[in-house]
Amino acid sequence: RALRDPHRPRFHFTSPGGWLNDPNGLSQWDGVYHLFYQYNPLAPAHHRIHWGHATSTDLVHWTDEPVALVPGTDGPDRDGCWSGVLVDDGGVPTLVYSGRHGEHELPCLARGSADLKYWTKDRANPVITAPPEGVDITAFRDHCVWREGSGEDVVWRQLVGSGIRGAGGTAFLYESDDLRTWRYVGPLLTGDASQNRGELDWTGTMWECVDLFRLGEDGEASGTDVLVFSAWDEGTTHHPLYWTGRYEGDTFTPTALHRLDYGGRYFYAPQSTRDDLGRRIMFGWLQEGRTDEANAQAGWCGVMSLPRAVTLDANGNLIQAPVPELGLLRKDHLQVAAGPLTSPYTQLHRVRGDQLDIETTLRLAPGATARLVVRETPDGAERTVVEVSRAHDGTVGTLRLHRENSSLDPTVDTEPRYGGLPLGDDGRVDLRVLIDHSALEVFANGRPLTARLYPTRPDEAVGVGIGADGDVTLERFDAWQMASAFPDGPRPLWP
Ligand code: DQQ
Repeated sequence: RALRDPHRPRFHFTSPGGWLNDPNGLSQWDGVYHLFYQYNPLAPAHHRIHWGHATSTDLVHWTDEPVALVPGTDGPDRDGCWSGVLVDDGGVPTLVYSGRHGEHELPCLARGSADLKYWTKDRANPVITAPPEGVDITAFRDHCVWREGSGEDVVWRQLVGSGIRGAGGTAFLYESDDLRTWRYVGPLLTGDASQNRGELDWTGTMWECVDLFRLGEDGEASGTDVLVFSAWDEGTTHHPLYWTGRYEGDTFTPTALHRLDYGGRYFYAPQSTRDDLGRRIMFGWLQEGRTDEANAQAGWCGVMSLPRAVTLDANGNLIQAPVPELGLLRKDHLQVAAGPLTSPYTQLHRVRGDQLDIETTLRLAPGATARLVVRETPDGAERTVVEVSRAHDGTVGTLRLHRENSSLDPTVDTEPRYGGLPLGDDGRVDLRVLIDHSALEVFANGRPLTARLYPTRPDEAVGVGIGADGDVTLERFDAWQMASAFPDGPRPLWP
C-alpha cells in the first residue's frame, strides 16, 4: 500500500484513511469550526457510510475527532448515515441526517455532547417515516434545516432533496416545532429534467444536498436567496448548480440558474455555513478521477475542497474565493516581473512545485489567450494547462482546463473542463491557482474550476510556465510554496 502516495494532498483536508465524500454538519460552534464528512473508515469505497469529524480554529489546520455517527447494527440507519446538517436545538447540538436502510433513506436525528464529540441517536428515528404520499419520487435524502420566524411564531423548517418522476429534481419543504414531528408543506421548487439546454447545466432527475441561504449587502438580512443543489440521475453524480431568486412563504421563485463550479463533479455536494465573521463559507467534495483499483491501492480517497468564502456580484452571480486564512501556509514567496507576455510559452524555472499558491493578474486584449502551465515534466510529456481567453468582440471570455496531457496513465480521467469568464472592458483577469498534489483549484474573476490530476511522474511534474497568444500583459505574478496543514508533513494513513 502506498504509504507515501504522491497524489495525497497536504493542505486540503483528507480522511485519515478509507473513503471520504460530502461535507456534512458544517458550522462554527463556540468559535470552533466543525467539519463532518461522509466517511468509510474501513475501505476506500462508498459503503456503510459513517460521519467523520474534524475541528479547526482557523479553517486551515484540522484535528481529527472521534467518528460521530456509525451505522446501526439494526434500525433505520443500518446501511449508512448519509448526508445532513448540524443545528442548535436550544443549546443542544443536533445532527439531522439521512438514515439508509436497504435502498432507501429517511430523516434521522442525533443529539451531541456539549463538546460535540459524542452523539446519541434519537429513539424516534426516523423522524419522517415516509416520503410525501402520492408523489412518485426518484430519491429522498439530504437536509437543509433552519429556524424561521420571530417571537411565538418560530418554527423549524427543513428541505429534503428529491425528484419527481416525469418532472425533475426538487426540494420538499417540511415544518416542525420540535425537530421530531414534521408537517409536509410541499415542493419548494421543482426543476425540469426534460429541459437539457446543455449537458453542463442539466438539473437532473434528483437534487442532492440542497442548501438554501441568503446573501446580501447588509449581512444576510436582505438580498438574494441562493438554492444550491447537486444534479443527480440514476446513480450518476453530474454537477453542482444554484438558483438565485427569492424564497418567500413556501416557495422559491427563481430568477436564474447557474453553474457552481466548472469542474462539475469534481466539486460535488457542497454545503455552506455562516461563520462568526458573517461570511458564507462553503466546502465541496473533490471526487477521484482514477479507478477504484487505484483508490484501493492508495488506501484513501476523496478530498475536501479548501474552504471558500462566497459572495454575490452585481449581476447576481456567486463570487468564490479561498478564505484568506490559507495565507498561514504560504512560504518562500516568489515574484515574476510584470510586463507584456511576448512568448507563447516560457518555463518559470524559479517557480516549481506540487504545493503551490499562485496569484496573477493578466490583461487580455480582444482575441488574446493566456495560459499557465502546471505540473509539467521537464520534457513536457505531462502538463496541465489553465487557459483564459477573451473573445474578439465584447467582454466575454472563457476559462479552460486542458488535462489531456496531464497524465500518461490511460486509466485516469483527463477530460477538459471549461466555462464562461466574466470580463470587464479592460480585459482584466485575476487568476488564482492552488496546486496540492492531485488536487487543483482554479479561480478566475471569482469563477471556480476544480479538478484532479494524476501525473505518472509526480516527482518530476512540478514545472510551472506561462505564455500567451495575442496581446497579453502580465500585471502581477506572485507564487508561494504551501506548507503542509498536518504537523508531520504528509498526512499519515491509519496503520
Ligand atoms: N452522498 C451522500 C448522499 C448524497 C450524496 C451519500 C451526494 O446523502 O445524496 O454518501 O454525494
